[in-house]
Amino acid sequence: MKTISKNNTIRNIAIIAHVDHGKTTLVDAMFKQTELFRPGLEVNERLMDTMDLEKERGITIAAKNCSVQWNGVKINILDTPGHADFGGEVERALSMTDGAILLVDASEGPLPQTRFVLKKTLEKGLKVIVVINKIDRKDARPREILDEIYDLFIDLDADDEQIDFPLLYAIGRDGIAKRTLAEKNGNLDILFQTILDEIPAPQFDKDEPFQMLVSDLGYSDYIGRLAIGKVFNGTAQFNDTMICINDKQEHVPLKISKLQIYDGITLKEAKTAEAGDIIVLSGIDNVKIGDTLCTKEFPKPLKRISIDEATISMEFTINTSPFSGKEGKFVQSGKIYERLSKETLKNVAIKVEYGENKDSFIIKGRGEFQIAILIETMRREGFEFNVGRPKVIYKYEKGKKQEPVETLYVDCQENFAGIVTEKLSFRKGRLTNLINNGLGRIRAEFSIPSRSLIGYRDEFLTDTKGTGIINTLFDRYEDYRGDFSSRFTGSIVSDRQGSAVGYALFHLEPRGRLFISPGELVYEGMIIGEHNKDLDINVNPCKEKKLSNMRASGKDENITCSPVKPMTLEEAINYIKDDEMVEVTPKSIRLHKKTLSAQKRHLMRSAKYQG
Ligand SMILES: Nc1nc2c(ncn2[C@@H]2O[C@H](COP(=O)(O)OP(=O)(O)OP(=O)(O)O)[C@@H](O)[C@H]2O)c(=O)[nH]1
Ligand SMILES: [Mg+2]
Repeated sequence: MKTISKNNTIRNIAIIAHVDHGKTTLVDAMFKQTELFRPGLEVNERLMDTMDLEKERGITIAAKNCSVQWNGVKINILDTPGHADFGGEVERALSMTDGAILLVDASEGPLPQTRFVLKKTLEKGLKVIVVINKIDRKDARPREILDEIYDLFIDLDADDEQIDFPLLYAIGRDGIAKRTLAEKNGNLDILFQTILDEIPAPQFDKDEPFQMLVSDLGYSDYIGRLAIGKVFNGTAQFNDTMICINDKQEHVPLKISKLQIYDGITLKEAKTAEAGDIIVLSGIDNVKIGDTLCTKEFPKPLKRISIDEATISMEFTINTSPFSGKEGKFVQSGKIYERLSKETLKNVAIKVEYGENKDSFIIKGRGEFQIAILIETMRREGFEFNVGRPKVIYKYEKGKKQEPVETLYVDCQENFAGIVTEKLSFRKGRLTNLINNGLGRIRAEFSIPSRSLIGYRDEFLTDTKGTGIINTLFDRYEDYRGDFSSRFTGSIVSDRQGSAVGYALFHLEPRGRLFISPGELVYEGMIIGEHNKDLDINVNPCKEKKLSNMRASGKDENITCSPVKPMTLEEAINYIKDDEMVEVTPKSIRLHKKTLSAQKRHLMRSAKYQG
């Protein structure tokens, strides 16, 4: 028999929204206004964005937990990322919570990721508090936005109770929340009170023994692997009778060495785990996200976390350039595989498989940005490797090729609509909706294959002179829409190893756009520029000017090479073609042909034409 009880001293909530709608900033403000905060204590901006890459880019990449105390209740808060590529993080976070705060920017309104995260929350049957945020913006239009939010709830088939959501208006940055726009209010009390009143306290069955779902994994240099999750039932007595039920339904015995709970942004050691709380256990090595930790006597698995499938894959190989091992610490395939496998433990949306040989691995994920972040993290850790062009993952149904298709939302000035539509239809996009509000900007929706979007973002920004906004949302798999050519230019490829010379580069400039400057080291097969024509050319960038004793025309050639803007990692992986790779090291990003030898490439091409 079930005896449902509630733990009224705890609330678990996730903060969800589209990218940049102010989640992490709101968490800062919540910290400053709770019992844990000591006046005079400095709170950094976006406190929860602790990773270096998060700080540099001003975005949240991984979901993170923290807790605040308000009126004697502990509120566990999960700050989630708003970027679509990190959607897997949101799904994990929701598995620990009993409700969510949906932030919507008062000017931008609900955007694609708002839809994605709300859909996930409603599907789980979680309670949602809607907060229209940034009402201080000059272009705020909270009333219209509210209508758009209602439309979104209806569109997502929310039930009556869900549509009757509690609504607040906020200026997260100033720590202000209120029930009506007119209200004069100076703090977040109303938000805390609404959380306590509206988000159900975690429920548990009094008669069930300890059960915890592993929703996240962490790592500490001192105590090793950490398993993070919500206690669904029971309070734990940590002894060696605990087990972990894995994806194969095996019962693996464990010994827990430490139990911690969230206390602000830090962890605090605790003696017992209360039902409903989010806890962190250590001393467990072989545990995966989705596993259940429970007692040996009552082994009952909880429902595993289901995650949307990966749509993009990328090949990682060992660094094959002659400069391999010069700039990084880890270059061996074993080390690279070990690191990639470690990532899959923490990040459920990422998968790793062996590629065509033991030095090649296929990484599957939600989007190329997600994989680019992994590459950037690894190069900072000292890894060196090659990565190939991102590819979409095809499926076959009854022998027919199926491809992932996305909804693309475009917002741009009216006068750029022509070029944008033309380029997208060339890339097999179909216009499905167009709104022209007569104010000079249009909003358009396209249904477009995911592969068409790889590398498109930069082109779009150029076409709209940096003023356009695009957002995408995975839609479904559909019949393959046919081929199109992605790049109409070839590569300028170095035919030898050496140091690039200004004289040679200067004379190559008319052939296309160069990526390197005088003095840079090059090797055979390295791509040093983009050729104007649709074919590759092999050149000698190390060629010196022939010295002669005679001055031919009385004056020397005055050589000034055009400045070169180095490619960022994302630009590089979006730029390369299928037979090209990006060499990534802690210090450099170089492009090269997959086959470095010009002669071998020539033979391969001849063989292709002959047969
Ligand atoms: N005008 C205004 N700007 C705000 C407010 N709250 C946050 N911002 C700004 O919005 C930007 C994004 O804030 P974040 O808190 O990083 O947004 P986020 O939702 O956590 O972003 P992701 O985690 O990357 O999805 C920052 O530049 C903030 O300063 C607000 O209340 N008003
Ligand atoms: Mg954030």
